[in-house]
Amino acid sequence: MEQQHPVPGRPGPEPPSLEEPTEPRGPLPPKPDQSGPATVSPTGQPTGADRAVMAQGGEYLTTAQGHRLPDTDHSLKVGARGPVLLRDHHLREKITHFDHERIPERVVHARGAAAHGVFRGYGTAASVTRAAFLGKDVETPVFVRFSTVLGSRGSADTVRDTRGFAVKFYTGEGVFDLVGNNIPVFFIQDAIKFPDVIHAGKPHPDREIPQAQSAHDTFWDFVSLHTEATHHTLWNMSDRGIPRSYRMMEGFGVHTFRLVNADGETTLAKFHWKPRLGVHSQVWEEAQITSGADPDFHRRDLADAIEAGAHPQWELGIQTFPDTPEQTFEGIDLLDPTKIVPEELAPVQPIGLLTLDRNPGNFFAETEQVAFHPGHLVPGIDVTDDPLLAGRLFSYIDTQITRLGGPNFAQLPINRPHAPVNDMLRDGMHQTAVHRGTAPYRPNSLDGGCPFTAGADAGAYVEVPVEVPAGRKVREVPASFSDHFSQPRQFWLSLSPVEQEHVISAYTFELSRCYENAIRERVLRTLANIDPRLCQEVAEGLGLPAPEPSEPLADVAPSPALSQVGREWPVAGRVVGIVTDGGGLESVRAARQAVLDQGMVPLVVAPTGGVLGADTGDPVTVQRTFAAARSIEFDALLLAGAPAPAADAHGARDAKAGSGNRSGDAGSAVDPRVVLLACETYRHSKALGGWAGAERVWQAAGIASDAPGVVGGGDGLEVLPEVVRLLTRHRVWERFPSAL
Ligand code: HDE
Repeated sequence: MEQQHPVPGRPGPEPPSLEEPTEPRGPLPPKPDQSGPATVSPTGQPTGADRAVMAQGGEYLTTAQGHRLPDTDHSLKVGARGPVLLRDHHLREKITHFDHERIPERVVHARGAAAHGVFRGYGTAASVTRAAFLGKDVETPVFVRFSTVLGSRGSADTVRDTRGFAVKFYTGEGVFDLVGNNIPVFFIQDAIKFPDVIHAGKPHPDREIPQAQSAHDTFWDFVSLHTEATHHTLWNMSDRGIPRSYRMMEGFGVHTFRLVNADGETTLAKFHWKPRLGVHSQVWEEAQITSGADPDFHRRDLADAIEAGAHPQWELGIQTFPDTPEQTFEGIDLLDPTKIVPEELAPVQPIGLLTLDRNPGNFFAETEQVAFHPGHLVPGIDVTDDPLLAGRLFSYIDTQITRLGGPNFAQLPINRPHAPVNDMLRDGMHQTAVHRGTAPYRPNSLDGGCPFTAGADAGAYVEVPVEVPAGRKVREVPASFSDHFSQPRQFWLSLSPVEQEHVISAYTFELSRCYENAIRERVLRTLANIDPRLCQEVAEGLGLPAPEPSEPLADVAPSPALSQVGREWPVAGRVVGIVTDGGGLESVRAARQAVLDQGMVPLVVAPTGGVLGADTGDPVTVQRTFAAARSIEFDALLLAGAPAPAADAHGARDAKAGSGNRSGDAGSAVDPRVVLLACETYRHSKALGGWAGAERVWQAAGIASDAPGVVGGGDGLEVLPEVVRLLTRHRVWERFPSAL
């Protein structure tokens, strides 16, 4: 509908009948990172560019050239039913701009979500690096983008995949990008193979399926022929491939970096991000349901948590190793990105704290246009000769030129350093700076010789002069790079029995989706070299014989730090569903408050929306209806009674019959949607609490009331402490593997 603002001196249109504002509003206050390009034109006049950046903030709708518009809903025509005129500039400008709104999505990591935050250094890394932002209590603004790797921009969040964990630190010494993943190893040891692994993982080129999946022939064809991918693939098949939340993922720099201290001494180091909430995952069935029920699950979870003030936090830590000519540690080649160094051998030392506290204001301008690069380094952090890292140092700037349309992407607000920029890079597509001066070259006399170069003492980034081993030009890898199975075996042996079951199920699922038997058989041969039981059980699931190992099994000690099971974590930010039909509201109120008191998020689930107990003076707002609630959203479920099927609800008659049959008593039927909630919560090994007849729900769902993690009691306050205790361990592990 037409919406015009009254122009002084001209009668305004009829007031709109819907709820659009009828008066011009003042512009919203700009966010610090949305200040837009320079607002003074070469003629010295204000350009109004800030206004343009603020879009809806201005009073009147204009064209891109600043002409006020009387109408934006009707093309210029010859009479109301006549032809549209080509001379309608606004029509052409509006549609032309729209036609070009999309930029190419990232060739990998296309699907992502991001947040702003702050990093505070602990000062504990001073002996190994001179990086100023790691100094004690130094605060640095950051922008963090999490992503999946294989899927397109519109794919689901909870697919089985590696997750990107890219952090841009806007330090006083320039931008530092730590462009990592949630898995500490990579598929390949040399960047030259990156197009191969990605072509294999992406959808098949003929039918463009499957989307955002590794469960297909080309992926398994590649990783079974290319056994250095075995370690990363095993991590993907473990629970690490399906995180519960971005807030509950570890991050890894993957490569070994070289740190340099104030005296020029060097130390090799690996970066780790440790989430305050612990490392947790979904179970596979849950992840699959989530992909349909809420494809934006991780994106929503991150934004909701930040908006609610539950700011996600990670500690940055480093493992350090002496910078010896061999660049190995305890026999592990530090230049091989398919290897980890177990934390038991080199503990992760905390060096700072990351807090995400602000959601982006514009997805395109920030999350989509942010451009990371592992070569954005600050004094005190240098790279090693890891051949994978070398290729990355080339790739990231190159890809931005296509993706962001030219070489000036560093001028985009989200990419601008907070340190002063004084470069001699000029012109090019999308240049927004209006450079002064006549001599963008060095040496010059015309601009007084300015600008000058700095020495290390004035904060310059000086590459550390390390010895490089001399040798012949070859296309080879060191012998140590050919050990492809000892660390996968170590990872397997470090997992708890439940986690091992999940790995077996994941391989069985993925390989069942392949068409080629030869590929399955080849994967089984790689599994035989990891562990005979793993191989045997996957082979059984596929109905194939289990092959013998082709090389002796590695004699490796487990690394307990690799398992996600066995520790306790804070429950803050966890989501608890409270199911009620509106009866016993007192207990719902009390349970809700008790959940809040634990720093968790209660979501009240009821037959219909609105409020419960409107007449009580203390109404309870319903956040989810039975029709919209799905168990995937809740970390634990509380049942305040056993809601009966509504007589007029869709499917209620079937439900009555179904649950009545189970309980053998049609009079005690439970709403089928609540039965489904309970069933899934149970199957996914989450805590279940209940009171006021909730045992009828267990009964209808076929759940024994004395099963592990099923907590009954007189009211919510009685059951909640045990539910919270279970939540600190994330899942009721004892319920596996029988539940799945
Ligand atoms: Fe990337 N990677 N990558 N990668 N990568 C990109 O850069 C590349 C690798 C990672 O949220 C691209 O801007 C090569 C390892 C993240 O914007 C591209 C190789 C690790 C992100 C690229 C690797 C990563 C990217 C695509 C092998 C973990 C998303 C869009 C040599 C340490 C960043 C872009 C964001 C994105 C190339 C391997 C992490 C094409 C050639 C190893 C988190 O430049």
